[in-house]
Amino acid sequence: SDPAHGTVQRLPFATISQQDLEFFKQLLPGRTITDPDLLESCNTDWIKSVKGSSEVLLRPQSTQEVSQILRYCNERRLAVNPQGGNTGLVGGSVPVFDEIILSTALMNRVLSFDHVSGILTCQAGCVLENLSNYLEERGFIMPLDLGSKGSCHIGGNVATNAGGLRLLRYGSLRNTVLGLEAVLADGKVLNCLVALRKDNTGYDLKQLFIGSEGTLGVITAISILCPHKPNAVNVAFLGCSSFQQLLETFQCCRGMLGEILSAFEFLDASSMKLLEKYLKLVNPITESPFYIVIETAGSNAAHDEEKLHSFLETAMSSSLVTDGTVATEESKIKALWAMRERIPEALRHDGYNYKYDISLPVEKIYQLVTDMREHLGDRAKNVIGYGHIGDGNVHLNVTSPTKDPALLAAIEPFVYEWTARFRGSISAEHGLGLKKKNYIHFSKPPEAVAIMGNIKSMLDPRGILNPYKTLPDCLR
Ligand code: FAD
Ligand code: 2HG
Ligand code: ZN
Repeated sequence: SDPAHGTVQRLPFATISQQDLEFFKQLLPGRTITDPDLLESCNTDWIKSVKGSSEVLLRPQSTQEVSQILRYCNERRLAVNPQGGNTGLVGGSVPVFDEIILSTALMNRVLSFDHVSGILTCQAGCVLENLSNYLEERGFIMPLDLGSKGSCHIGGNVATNAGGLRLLRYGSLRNTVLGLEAVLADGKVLNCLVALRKDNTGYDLKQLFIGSEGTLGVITAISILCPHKPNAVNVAFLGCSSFQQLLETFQCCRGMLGEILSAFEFLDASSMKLLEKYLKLVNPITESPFYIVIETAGSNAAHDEEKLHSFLETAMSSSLVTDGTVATEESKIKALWAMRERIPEALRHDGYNYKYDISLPVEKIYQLVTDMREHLGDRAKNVIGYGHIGDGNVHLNVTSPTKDPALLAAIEPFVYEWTARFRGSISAEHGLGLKKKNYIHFSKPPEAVAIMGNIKSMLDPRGILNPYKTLPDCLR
């Protein structure tokens, strides 16, 4: 157990026996992994903040195999940790104790793509970037884009209801996922894999699985609505001298760019310092307290460029923006995006990371960072803020040379109380996982949490799916 996040007690699940191993080896020959080196990375999360001690990794290839695994585990009362690309940031993707790791890595087939409707149907273990490449060749794109695209799986994205860099334009997975298939704890296959835009036949059960973080079922396939690939993409990287000016730039930008705006992201000067220090990235403009990444995506290059330039002219002449650079060519676009996307990677080099993923009224989001900086003083190594301005979502990160329980006690519950005061969300897009489950009441009323508990008992009565995660301990 991890003392920094409360003392978690192992629940009375069975432990894996030789007979269990024989069963799995027969079911998944060569895909039942017990090699300690391979298990090491699957037991450790991306920021190396939590570590489980699972001794078995299962790599099914089909829904049928997932079903057989879960039926067996449910009967035997063996706990299971569903895992995608293991890029989750809340300690949900790795076991807490010896839960069996069920990986979707080999469930990576595209099942169909309809060129007319733009509907893609695929297995849950497809890597997001591979799907993006597949679609781009066909004139389409995925409706979501995350910095972790090279590793994260679409099933993991759906299980966490991941937001990312394009949510502003294409909305959340709650609107773009049209159907899904999930295997329930007892092995039953729930096939809601419809590929229809409209379907009001009873309750929309797929929504239960979107954002359920592996606690209600294993998502095995999804169908998702994909937009056309835009003909023209532009990226602007701008500097602002205050957060107030950044907000005004956002307002101006929304007004002037309208339907072609596809992302509006920000980072602060402390984030920039980490990019420079650890990743040797070069700031493309003069030093500023705040930086903005704006992306436009549209169907007419000349029209989009004209709009972008007239916006930039207005922003510069009214001194909202102090400096800026624009890219239309792919390699420069990538380089500008790296200044935003690679911050989590830079942070990893700065020590132990305490991550907070907060939704707030947009005008409040940087005050949280400054208040936290002041509150912690020199107890923290760095306090940085960046994120999805367009979605009202800030990523507050606190670093320290090593894991530091006293520092954690200074951050929490301060950060959650601060958030609740403005009726924000304590998890905008990463989920609750292991680290945040006991703080759910800062964002949800007790009645809602109780219903969540009922749903969990109904779908997973023995509690084998991702135990210790998402739901608070008090429900046990
Ligand atoms: P994992 O990390 O393996 O698992 C995450 C959770 O989903 C776990 O609880 C797991 O049990 C469950 N799960 C995984 N697969 C399944 C399945 N098939 N069925 C049921 N449950 C399952 N997140 C954002 O929202 N927006 C971002 O912009 C963003 N950027 C990121 C950038 C970086 C560099 C990194 C490292 C992470 C980022 N994340 C972001 C967080 C993370 O990438 C997302 O949460 C992602 O959706 C997780 O996908 P995964 O396949 O890695 O899932
Ligand atoms: C992002 O937007 C991710 O870069 C990661 O959601 C946020 O590392 C974080 O705090
Ligand atoms: Zn994010």
